[in-house]
Amino acid sequence: MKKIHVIDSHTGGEPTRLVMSGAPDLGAGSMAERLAIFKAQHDTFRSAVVNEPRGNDAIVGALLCQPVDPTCTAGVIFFNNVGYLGMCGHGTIGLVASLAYLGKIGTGTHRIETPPGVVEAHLAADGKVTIRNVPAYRHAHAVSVNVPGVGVVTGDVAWGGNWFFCVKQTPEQLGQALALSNLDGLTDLAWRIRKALGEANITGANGAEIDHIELYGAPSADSANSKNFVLCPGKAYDRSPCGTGTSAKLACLYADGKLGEGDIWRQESVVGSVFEGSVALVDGQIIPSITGEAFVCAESDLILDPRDPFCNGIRF
Ligand code: PYC
Repeated sequence: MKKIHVIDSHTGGEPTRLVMSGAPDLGAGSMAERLAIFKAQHDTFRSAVVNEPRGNDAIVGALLCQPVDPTCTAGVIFFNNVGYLGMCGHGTIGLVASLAYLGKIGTGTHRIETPPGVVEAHLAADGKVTIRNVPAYRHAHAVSVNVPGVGVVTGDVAWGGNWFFCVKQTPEQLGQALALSNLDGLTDLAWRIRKALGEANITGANGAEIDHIELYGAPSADSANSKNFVLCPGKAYDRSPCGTGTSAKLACLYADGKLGEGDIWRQESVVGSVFEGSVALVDGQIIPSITGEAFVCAESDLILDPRDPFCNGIRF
């Protein structure tokens, strides 16, 4: 029997499962190097932690690692039901809330190593966490793709720590209500767009797959600027407004001259949670900051029994 100690939290409704112990040894390299070892040699561990029967499609796993740089508080590798993420905004907020819950960190600014680079997370006295993300940018502007059963869809290809297609038309203009009661319709629309992008060979930089689709419409909350629906790589929708997705959106708004440095953008999710975002320009790069809050909801041991036919999770 193997035990994996985890802390579960949610950030604006989106779950994060932080692995504290019981993980395979990934060596002492950078987070990108450890991620490569994780992918190549321990993918069953990923599936065991986040997939059914212990997890579900929405859970993002966060493997806590010893950082390489001693000025960093922690290193982390994020994973999901089908693979691995670059950065994860809601997951970083969940990581910080979980470490605070354990009494391992206090308020203030913490540097965290992730595969695409170091991010900073500020834990405020009220429990809110602000992440200063990796640089975000718009890679391609107003790209059109013919989506079977939908028509021509236009959007921006943008990086916010993962690759996003930020759709220009509202879901309503594409025949779907942007509402929690219409998750099936939104998921079908976003999945068709993702498949059409792949078939048309529309990618991020260096041929990277665009594996997150982001739809936007009018907010329900008066205080928000926009409401989104984000479809993640494994076809689960993000319950939070998506930290990396909001970062990608901010980069597009900045590029369009619709958001200035320091202006606040309030992004609502399809479940009604809100992240606050802004950008700063540093050495010509757009650095997004995202503020949100996470709550710890469980601390437990996962048990891996080698006799269990689904010990490594139900794998896709
Ligand atoms: O918050 O960056 C995020 C995220 C990515 C996938 C799910 N959440």
